Amino acid sequence: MDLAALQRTAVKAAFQGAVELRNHFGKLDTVTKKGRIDLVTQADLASEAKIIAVIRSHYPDHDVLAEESGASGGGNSAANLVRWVIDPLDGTTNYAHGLPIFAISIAVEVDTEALVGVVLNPNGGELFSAIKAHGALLNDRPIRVSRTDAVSESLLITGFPYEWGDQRTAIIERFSRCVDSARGIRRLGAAALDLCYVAAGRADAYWEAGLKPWDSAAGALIAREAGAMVTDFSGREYTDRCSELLASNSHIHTEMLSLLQIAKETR
Ligand code: LIP
Repeated sequence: MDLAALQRTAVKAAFQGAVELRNHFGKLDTVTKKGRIDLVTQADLASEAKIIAVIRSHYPDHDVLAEESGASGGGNSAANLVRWVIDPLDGTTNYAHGLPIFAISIAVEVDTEALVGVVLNPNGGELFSAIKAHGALLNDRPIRVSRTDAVSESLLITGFPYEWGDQRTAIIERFSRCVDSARGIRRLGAAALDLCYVAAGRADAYWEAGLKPWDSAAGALIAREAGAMVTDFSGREYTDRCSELLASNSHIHTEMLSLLQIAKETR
């Protein structure tokens, strides 16, 4: 499998999607609700269409899982199944409100394991990328996680799901414990960028429950390739099928797990 060729196509697709995001930014005339606060805009749809068109032109038989159009098979054989996992606009709420914190996230999974990840921030053009076992890059320069070794000296990032369901008590309890323990907490609203900021050492850990595969698949690989530990809240290895994600610089991971562990009776 030529992973470098897959990455080149992912980068080309991301830049094509970014053209749509820049063209529509601040000019939306319709914002549609997928849920109570879960939005979709014509920018999401236009970006996704461009991204998928680039992928299909190079790899017509690969599978695709995209946030807005769902799963579409390319018919490739069960063996060596290749799937592109796409968030055409991560940070849709920010985007719809004119807050320039959003990104395009594209991962390529082979037999369910992410081997290529690309996250492009169209504002300023920061391109985060990784190929499994080849490290993580920001605009072609290697990046590594931070060396902070205490939560009390850490800048943390978190996010909240669109639907809290029966998780409200646990989400608030985790946030409360971390705000009492950390140097600072940010809620930026784009999981792919949150993961890349841990990878680049700009934040020391990021946690969130309720993410979808397209939010995290690329960013989790980029973070791991930069030296991050990425697990669920129990310390089990994270995959994009997990409902909980903790990514840290590894030095504070154990301390973070103790802050995020909620006894079942208090959930
Ligand atoms: C968003 C994530 C964010 C999370 C939001 C939402 P979207 O993805 O990037 O971290 O807190 O609830 O899931 O919907 O903008 O692609």
